[in-house]
Amino acid sequence: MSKQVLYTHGAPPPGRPPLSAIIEQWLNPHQHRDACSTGGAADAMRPVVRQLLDDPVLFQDLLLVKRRGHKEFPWHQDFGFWPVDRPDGIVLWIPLDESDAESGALRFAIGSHRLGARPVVDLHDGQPQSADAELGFSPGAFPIFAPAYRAGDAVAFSPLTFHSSPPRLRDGERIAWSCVFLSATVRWQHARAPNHPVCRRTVDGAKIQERRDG
Ligand SMILES: O=C(O)CCC(=O)C(=O)O
Repeated sequence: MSKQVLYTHGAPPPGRPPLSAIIEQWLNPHQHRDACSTGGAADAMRPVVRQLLDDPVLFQDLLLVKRRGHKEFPWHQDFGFWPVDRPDGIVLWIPLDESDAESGALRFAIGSHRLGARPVVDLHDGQPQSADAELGFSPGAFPIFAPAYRAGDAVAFSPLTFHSSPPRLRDGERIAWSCVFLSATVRWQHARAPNHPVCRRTVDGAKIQERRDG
């Protein structure tokens, strides 16, 4: 399980709780070789993604478990957390359980991708990770899309779309699987998020490639 929010350029500020204060997250289960691998699920989504993106490359996937007591997962764009040069891709979010506002379903600020890349957020407080940065986003300025999902529904969105999930008000848990496909023309750009684990095993400036070595 991931221990902490990704602080893209430095150590967590003092006193930050673990990531499990807002969600339980597992990074890249598609890279497992055993029965719990999500690699087959990612492959099954590829034809769908090809309708939206030429030549998709699987960049990463996440299992996301939200329980009662987890705080709001604040509004953010995903692109700022990634060490890549362009936001050319598609994020899929797929709840494995029925999910609505009371159970912590993902919601979106429609049209917010048009803001372009905004500063990366500290997921514990929704503020920019860099103290002198201005987020330049307010959810009140956009129509909000907050669907009630059936188990297995999929929603696709831009890496620049601001999204969040409210606290879970019900007992039990909401499990979701999320995967990110990027265009094969995207390149690693480590300086954008040097603390992302993928920087330790990729060549800065090279075209992104998939990796399935467990
Ligand atoms: O699944 C959730 O509640 C939030 C996940 C999310 O926004 C993300 O992984 O970027």
